[in-house]
Amino acid sequence: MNDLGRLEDLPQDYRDALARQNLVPLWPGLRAVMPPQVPTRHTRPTHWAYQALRPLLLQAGELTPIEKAERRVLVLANPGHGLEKMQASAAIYLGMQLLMPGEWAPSHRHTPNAVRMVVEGEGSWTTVDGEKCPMSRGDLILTPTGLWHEHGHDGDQPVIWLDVLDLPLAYYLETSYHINGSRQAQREGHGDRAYARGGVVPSPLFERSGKRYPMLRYPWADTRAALETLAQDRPALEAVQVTYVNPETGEDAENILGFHALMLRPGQTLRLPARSPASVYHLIEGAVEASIADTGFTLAPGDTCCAPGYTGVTLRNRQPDTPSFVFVADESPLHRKLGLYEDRG
Ligand code: 1HN
Repeated sequence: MNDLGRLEDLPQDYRDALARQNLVPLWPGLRAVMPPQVPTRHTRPTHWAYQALRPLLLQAGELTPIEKAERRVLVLANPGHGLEKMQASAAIYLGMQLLMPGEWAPSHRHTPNAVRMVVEGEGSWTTVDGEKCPMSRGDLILTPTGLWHEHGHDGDQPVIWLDVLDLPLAYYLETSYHINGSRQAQREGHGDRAYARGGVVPSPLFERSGKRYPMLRYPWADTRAALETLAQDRPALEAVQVTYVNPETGEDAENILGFHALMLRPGQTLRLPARSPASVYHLIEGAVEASIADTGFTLAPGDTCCAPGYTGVTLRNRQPDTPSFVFVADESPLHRKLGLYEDRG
């Protein structure tokens, strides 16, 4: 690799003349923006322990009323990007949100896509596009771009969930904004019931819904059962994994980020390939050791960690007799659509 000329090699009066015309020489900065073989990644392997963040989130419940927060969230920020950037990776935002009994997070809609993965508590719900979605541990609820959503809580204990958004990308593209609304009228029909059986979809009078987001809630009980059935049916299958999809088309559930669930068999060690997208691992059930590059994390239920792209990830189920279940979010729909997707094995 040849050395390129440096900025300091150029006479100061020439550099000043360039700057006055808003001009920059490419060669001194070329290697930084396009390094050989492997891109520069600010995303660092990072672990957020639920046990450590939970009391701080509950404290936010005492310090800041919901009216002063709209969404009471502690952001899981990757120090490699700078905490103030509120990014887990280039395209992924993560936050832990708290709703106390009786509270209501008012209706709004925005350009970034979001999903919620419920971590703790019963009795809350999110209304998305008029559909009331109950929230239980492990449920995945979509609030895709442009759809109205609001959260309420009829239970008697705090509810906490993980928010995953493509906010950093929407912000980078200068497309991130929101609109406030009023309480939604609830409509008939529940996507999780209409699409509860794989292989058949509703088609009244031979017409399919054609909706871009026919299913907004993916109950954990169904996803878990799908993983267990898959594991039983294919004892030799190494990666017992499912992807959250649009049941009408089989495409990714949302446009930019991908969502998956993984079952690690008792005692299993699973090596995930080094792929271009960054990824996030959230432990729903069990006990898992995650190895990312030269970093190791021990995940307890409710814990979340992230991995940069182009990096292999090894997950080991620490439980010898019972499976562990992991929710995975990644940037793969985005990379595939842009033609940037790579699997380096
Ligand atoms: C948002 O709308 C929610 O609706 C949660 O619960 C987190 C983070 C950034 C921007 C919008 C929500 C968010 C958010």
